[in-house]
Parts: sequence; structure tokens; C-alpha cells
Amino acid sequence: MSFRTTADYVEDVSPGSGALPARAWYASSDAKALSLNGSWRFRLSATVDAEDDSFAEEGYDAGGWAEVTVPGHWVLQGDGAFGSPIYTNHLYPFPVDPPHVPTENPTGDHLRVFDLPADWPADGGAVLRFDGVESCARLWLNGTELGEFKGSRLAHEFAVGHLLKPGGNVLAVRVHQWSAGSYLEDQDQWWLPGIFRDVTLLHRPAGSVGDFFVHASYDHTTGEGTLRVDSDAEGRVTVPGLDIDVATGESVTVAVEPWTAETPKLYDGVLATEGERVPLRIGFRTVALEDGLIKVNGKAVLFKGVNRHEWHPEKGRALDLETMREDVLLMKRHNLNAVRTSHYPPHPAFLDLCDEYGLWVIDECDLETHGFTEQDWRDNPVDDDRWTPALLDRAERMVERDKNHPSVVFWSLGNEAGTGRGLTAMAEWIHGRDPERLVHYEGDWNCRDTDVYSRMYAFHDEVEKIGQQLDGGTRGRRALPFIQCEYGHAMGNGPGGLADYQELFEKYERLQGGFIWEWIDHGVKHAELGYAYGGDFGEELHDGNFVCDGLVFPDRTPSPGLIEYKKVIEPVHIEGDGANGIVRITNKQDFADLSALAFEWSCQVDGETVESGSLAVPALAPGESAEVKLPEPPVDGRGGERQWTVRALLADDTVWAPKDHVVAWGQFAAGARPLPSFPASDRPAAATDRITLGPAEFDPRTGALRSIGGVAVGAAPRLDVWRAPTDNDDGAEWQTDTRYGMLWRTLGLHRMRHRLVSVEAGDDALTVRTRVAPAAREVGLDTVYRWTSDGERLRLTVSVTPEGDWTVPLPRLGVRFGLPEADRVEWFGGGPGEAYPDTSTASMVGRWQSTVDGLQTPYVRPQENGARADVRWVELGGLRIEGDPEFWFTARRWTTEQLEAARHRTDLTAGDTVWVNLDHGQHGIGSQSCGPGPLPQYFLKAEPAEFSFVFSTTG
Ligand code: IPT
Repeated sequence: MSFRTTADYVEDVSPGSGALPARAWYASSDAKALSLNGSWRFRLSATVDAEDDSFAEEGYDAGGWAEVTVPGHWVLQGDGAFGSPIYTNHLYPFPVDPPHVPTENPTGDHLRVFDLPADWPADGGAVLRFDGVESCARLWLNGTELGEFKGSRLAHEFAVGHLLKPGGNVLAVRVHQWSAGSYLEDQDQWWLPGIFRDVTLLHRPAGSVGDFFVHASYDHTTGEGTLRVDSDAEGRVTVPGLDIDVATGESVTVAVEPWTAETPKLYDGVLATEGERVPLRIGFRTVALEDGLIKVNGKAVLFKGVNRHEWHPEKGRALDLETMREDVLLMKRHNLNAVRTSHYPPHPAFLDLCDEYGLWVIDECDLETHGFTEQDWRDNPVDDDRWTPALLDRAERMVERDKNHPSVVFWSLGNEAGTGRGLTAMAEWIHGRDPERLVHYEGDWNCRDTDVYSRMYAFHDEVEKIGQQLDGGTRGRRALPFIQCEYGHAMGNGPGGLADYQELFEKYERLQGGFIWEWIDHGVKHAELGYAYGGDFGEELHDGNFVCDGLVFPDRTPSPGLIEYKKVIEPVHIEGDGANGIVRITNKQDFADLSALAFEWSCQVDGETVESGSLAVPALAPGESAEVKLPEPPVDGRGGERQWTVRALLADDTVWAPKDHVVAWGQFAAGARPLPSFPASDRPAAATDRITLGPAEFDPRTGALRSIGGVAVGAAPRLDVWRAPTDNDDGAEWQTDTRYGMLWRTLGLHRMRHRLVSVEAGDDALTVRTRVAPAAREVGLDTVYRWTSDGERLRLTVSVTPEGDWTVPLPRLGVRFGLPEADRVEWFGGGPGEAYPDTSTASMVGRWQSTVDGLQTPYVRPQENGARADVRWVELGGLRIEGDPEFWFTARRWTTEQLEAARHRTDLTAGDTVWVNLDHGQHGIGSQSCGPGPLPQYFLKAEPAEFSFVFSTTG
């Protein structure tokens, strides 16, 4: 005999029962709303029905229960008493046995007792709205069951007017961590159960607005907008700014300013029905696929985007409005113009912000079945008709909820769900319901259901081929524009190669830009570890720090990757011809002219600004360029290195940044850099216990430098080729032949031995010959250190000659030494932040200051970081070091080996030596943690090299 348990709904593939049809999400101006956010009673059990449902009954005493905050995830509350987060990328953390989920299924019973406010109207109805619950909930009000639902990041409403009482209403919600819905929610992120978005009781007056659809198009040929608001309840639509007053369902055409991400003009309006007034924020724009291009208001757009997961290091995906606003402000301030809401519809307030501040949005459905790839996509729910109602429910809930946002230009079917009939059904439904927007999905390279050919992590050469229309593909695909919905994997140090992608996007019309993966590191704030990542909660299956791959750190501090991206996607291009004193300015925007910007020139000698002024630049239209003459270069007696810097600043305060915020800049030389040189006039003097040369003293047996002037050198400079491999050096597991982090270790570059060949005190130089090589290998680097001096300064020339068959590039090539004391650092070169060969666009040449600690970039998993590029000279620890040629400078209070061994920042503790690396070369960074490695031009090949440093004391 078998019988069904009351918890069968958990494994039922259907979306649920009892909820009202999906509709637009809005805040009424006059209908009452009661937030049920706050502290709820909470009881956790290990299985779906360990406890019966009597807690839903009125009079149940939950006095002994714990409490949780709603919105919130229970695993992030209760100091571990309520379980822990689990991180997997695409692997299901339970057996793939659809639609079944484990018997061990953490189940959180939530209870909230509430009174209606005194002014709550007695008439009309009411709905209870849940904006997000992971992953499945069943609910009761005052003992009556309302239904159950799945679809974690979608709104669900229930009619409750008939059940409400003035006081003592008991709302009971049973939430299961795992359900059939979990199979559709296999996004690369933490699994975090709970009621993580708002819970609201909405009064629904008689004659209130139910659902409505704002259609606001723009005709760029006439400059007119056409507005029609379709509404379930008849009423009137007024837009005072446009003198519009029409009935719902009626069209009106008037002259308007269009909405674009660059010029987000919104008109305030009101939809008034018999029972309610709803504020409208209307943006007129027309999205179309035309001539094989994505056009808005008749113009092709270039997406400079990012993938945004919702994340807060303490609250998980329960974001407050200020955090959402911070994301939008940071994006605008870093020149981004687009967001893909990977991989689910965000909290609706985020879309309001995108409308208001101006960002193009790909709104993505809450759908990913990535884990089925482990079984060659067998039994994939998106190709199984039994699941189609759930897929359609998700598509519908997204479109209906978000359809009134002008910022949304694409609906995305989901992410990494393979291919199948269910996706086609979703696309057909969406196209039918909203023909005024385009449909995106990456997983089907034949583009059966989509309006754009979208890929992720395509390498530069393939992207170029696509740009040239040489990629072949189905007939349908060949007619479509191309975007990279994910590229530039921002894991750890990187991503490299962004500028090279941008060049392609700007060169080929078919390429309409891309979206960096991803916005924020999902590090979980942790008392001992700083920020936790996969595995730190003892998960049996996890994907480590693959969850920390954002352009901002978990606390939203911009990483160097974001600074680089900001520079790469500048809306204005500034390039100069320093010799002729001419600067060429190009407006790279799609819609706005340059009238919002003010330009400023400055002239630097040795990095110090000696003169500056404003530069008159015409208000160029999008795509236009102009050449502007710079003033006569200032007369200055000093013979230093001269350069121009031209900046584009906000001319006035905007809603997203104040006046003078730097939007774009360019730098160009006005003369060559004088290289440090002096005659080798001093002669090494050898004694039994020392060799002296100018200000320096050396060990006579080893030739090792001991001191310069009064400054003791704790560890003498010697060749160093090792860096603590970055996530991109290590590469992703599916990439085999170019994972240099691994190949370097196999070769032994992290354990190089130095064999002393000779120490020769000659007429004008001390020459130390060595061979540097790893155990067990025949390859090596013949390395000669040649020291010369003019009595005051000390010059080190390093000559490196590789021997043997070098099949890998070098991580770095330079010298490393240790100083007993150093704190403040000043340098003339690239800054203020770190840069590597293919991440150096944003490195601005100037005079910079920092502390040794301030030079470190706090990647959540420690790795190579903090190099400053193009350094002419640096001063620290009483030494001044000049480069011939310019060099990469790094200093830290731990060794590379300690940096490499650390798993979290908290593993790094300062020792008593400051380790300094002066590098002639660094290998590129690339994006191989999920994408291409460095392009060939950024390889640091093992080749003969020679480079010099000039040391003197600053004391
Ligand atoms: C791609 C996913 O779409 C995204 O969610 C994330 O996991 C990203 O990779 C890596 O961080 S899928 C990958 C197989 C290319």
C-alpha cells in the first residue's frame, strides 16, 4: 500500500497552486500597503514534514521558536544554528533524479502575527505579495491554506481580503530549501533558502488597477512619442508634462524627448481608475531588430555591460534599496551602460533605478538547468513537456512583473539550460505578449528562438570572425547581430584583454558589445576568514572561489578590473599628438552629444603638473570627432619628461555623480624620457670581508649586495621569475593546454635554484655570473649582474640568456630583494592602482604615493597583485630606484611563497621584511579562469633580455 504525503507539492513539476495571475509590479499612490518585513518566528526542521502543519492554525503558541529577519536567508542568520550556505557553480548539490530532491530537505516554518492598521479600509479586497522565496513555499492565513509556489525570484500574490481580521492575523509560511523548482534554479551562486525579498499586504480597493501595460514608443523620424496604456480596469492616463489626458487603451502621439540609457528622460504620469491612482514613470523608446542590428530609436547601440547577481556579504540576496542604488551609481560612475540581470529577475526596485539613472537591461528569467550537462543534457527539464508549464509560468511572471520598465530592452529566457522545446514555448509566448522587445538566450547557437546571436567567453579571434560575418551558422543566425552576454571573467586579478575586445566591438558593426562576468564577488562575511567562499562551510561538493569573480569586492570597493573597464569603455576617446600639440576628441556615445562634459588640459614635467587650463571642445554629436589645438607648452627650465593629460569631466552635477567627476582621459608624451645614465667612474675595491663600489658594499664570496649608503639590504637582489599564480594563470579545469599556473609549477619555476659561477671585481664593474634553474630540468637562465657606480649612484644591469628548450612563458622577469624597513612609497609611473600587460589601460602616468599596505589589492583568494606599471622611479625605505627602461614595481610585507600559500587574506601576516620586486616583464593576465588566456602580444617569452636599475639613497 502506498499513500501520498501532504508534501507532494515539493516534488511536483507544476509551478504551484492558489496564486493570482501575474501582473505588473507597482506601488499605488493611495491604496494602502502594509509591509510584513521584520522579525518572524522561525522553526527549522530537517525534512519537509518532520513537523505537521498545526503551526498554521490560529492560537498556535510559537513562543518557544527562534526568530529570523524577513527578508533574509535563514542560513545567514542564527550564527550557524540554522545550517550553512552551499556554493556550487553548475553541479546540483543533490542527486540528479528529477523531480526528486533529498529527504534531508531543510524546511523553515515562518510565522508572523499582525494587526491591520487602524485606517485599513473595511471594504475592498487585499492581496498578499511575496517578492522572492527560495525555493518553494506553502502558506496559510488564519488557518486557511492559500496555496504553494515555486519560482524563487519571482513575485507571487494571493487573494486574502476575505480572510483578514482587524487584529491577530496569523500568517504561516513553510519554506523548503529543495524542490522540483531547484532543478530550474541551478545558477552559479550560493544556495540560500528563505523569504529573501519583501512580504507585503496590499489593499485592493473596488475599481482598483489590476494589471496594466504601458506602451510608449518613439519615432526618431518625427521626434514624436506614442503612448497607450492598456489596463484591466478602465481609467484615464494623465501626463502633465506632455499635456496628455487620455482614456486607457487609447493612443496619443505628441512630441517628446526619448528615453535612452544615456539620456534617461522619464515623464511622470498617473493612471487613475475608479478606485486607485498609480504613478507612472514613462520613457519613450522603440527597440527593434533592423538591418541585422539591435536599434533603439533608430540607432544601433553598443552595450558596455555587466552581469549582476544580487549580492550583499552579510545579507546574501536580500538587498536593501540603498545597496541597489549603490550598484547603479557605481555602474554609472564607471561608464557602464548596460546590465544583464544574471540569472533571474532582480528585485523590482532595481529596475526602477535603471529607468531613472539610465541603464539598458537584459532582464533574465529565473531559469538554469546547467547541472544536466554532466549527463549530456539527458532529462533536461527544458526539453520535457511535463516541465513546460513551469517554464511558461516563469516567463510570464517575469514579463508581466517588469513590462513597464523602459530600461528593459531584452527578455532573456534564462541561462545555461541547453536547448529544448520548453525554451521555444517560452520565446513564443514572450514574442506574442510583448512584440516590442527582443528575446535573448545564449544556449542555442542556432538562434532558433532568439533575436540576437549571443555567446559567452568567445575568444578574440572568434569574435572577430563573427564581426566579419565569417562564422557561418544557420541562415537565421547569420542575419542577427552579436553580443557576448558574458566575457571578461573578473575572477581574482584581471580580467585581461578587455581593451582588445572593445577594439573589436567598435570596429565591426555586427558586434554590439558585451557584459562582463560579473559585477560582485559573492564573498560571505566571516569572522575568521574575512570573506568566505565555496568550501569554507564544509560543503561536501563545492567550487571554491569561483564565486568570487566580480568587478567589485564583496564590500563593493571597485577592483582594478572595474577601473580598467571604466577606461576601456570611455564614452569619449581622447588621443593626442604631443609633438604637434593636437588632441583629437571623439564622441563614442550612441545618443548624447558632448554638452554635458567640460574638458581640461594639463601639462606634466616628471609627472608633476606645471600648468593646466580648460579646453574648448565643440558639443560633438555621437560618432563625431574634432581636432583641438593645445596651448603652447609651458616654458620650464627643467629638462624632465614632459607629457600632456586631457580629461573630460562632468560639467555639472548629475544624479549619479557630481560636477568634475572624471569620465574619460588621455595622456600623450610631449618629449622623450631622459634615461638615467652616468659614467662608470668608480672602481670596485675588494677586501677579504667585503667589496665596495661607490655607495655599496657586497659580500666578496657571493657578490651579494649588502648595503647602499647607510641602507642595509636584508636580502640581496637576485633574479626572480615567480609570481603567486592568479586565478587566470591557473585557468579553468576544462582548459588543458595553456593553463600556465600548472605548467609553471610542473616545470618548477616556483623553486628556482641559483648557482654562482663567478664574482669578478673588474676595472669599472663588479660582475656576478650565475645560472638560475629548477631542479630536475635542463632549462635554465644564464644570469649576469653587472654593478657600476659613479661614486654616488649604483647601477645594476641584469642580463638574462635562456638556455634549453623553453616551452612556456615566464610569469615575471626581474629582481627581488628585501628591505628591513619601508612604509611610505612614492613613485613616478603608472598608477594609482595595479596594472599588468593586458590590464594597463587605466594606468595613468603621474606622481603617486602610498604605503606598502596600500599597494596590496585585496583579492578574496590571495594571488599575484599590486604591480605598478611603467615606473620611472620609486622611493621607499631610504632608497631611490630608477629604471632603464621603465619597470614594474611591487612591494609587500610577505613573500611570494606566502602569498601563494594563503587561502584567505587573513592568512597573510606582515613579516619583518618588505619584499620588493622590480620587473622588466610580467606575463599577461588574460581571462582563462573562464575564457581566453592572454593574447600572444602579452606573453612574456623566455628570450634574452637586459635591463638596469639605478640605486641611490634618499636620506
Ligand atoms: C558561465 C555561467 O553562465 C555563469 O553563470 C558563470 O558560472 C560563469 O560561467 C563563470 O563564472 S557558464 C561557463 C561554463 C562558461
